[in-house]
Amino acid sequence: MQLGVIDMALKLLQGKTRPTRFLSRVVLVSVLLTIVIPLINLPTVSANTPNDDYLFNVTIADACYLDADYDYYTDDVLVVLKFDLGYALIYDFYYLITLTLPSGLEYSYLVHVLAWADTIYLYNVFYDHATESGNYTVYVSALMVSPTTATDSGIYVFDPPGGSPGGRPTFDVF
Ligand SMILES: [Ca+2]
Repeated sequence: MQLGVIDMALKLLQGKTRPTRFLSRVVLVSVLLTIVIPLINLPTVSANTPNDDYLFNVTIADACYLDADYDYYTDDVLVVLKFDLGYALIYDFYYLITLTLPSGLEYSYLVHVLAWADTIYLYNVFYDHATESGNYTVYVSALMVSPTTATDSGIYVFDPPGGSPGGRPTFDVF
């Protein structure tokens, strides 16, 4: 399943499919804020689903490094998030995704999502972020605001083989 998810993400990045047309029927995503936060203690994983009709589970399906912007540096990070949402007509939620470099430098992005599906995958690309060697940590904290309130979070650690000098870090979701 994870290989399939990564394969699809790579095809989307390579322009072999039409992600905008496809995904616009499923999710509406906007990156609201780009912030760089110094060291923050990572909270433990928690979940709160007050009603069984409204699931809200976030899973970091996979995270890996790649050259997503074709600048010949393998310095980009792809994080695949899976959201299980239950059976409501529409879901409105936010998530804060944080990539922590081996040095402790953190990049956090707040994303607002409107979803019309029971399960969605969102592909988060951190362009030019993997500039150090060592373990990278991805942490996501999500808050659903409609049709009910719920929270969930997840954490994932991976280790690119090395770092590459890159350009200015940027972020995108599709
Ligand atoms: Ca690159």
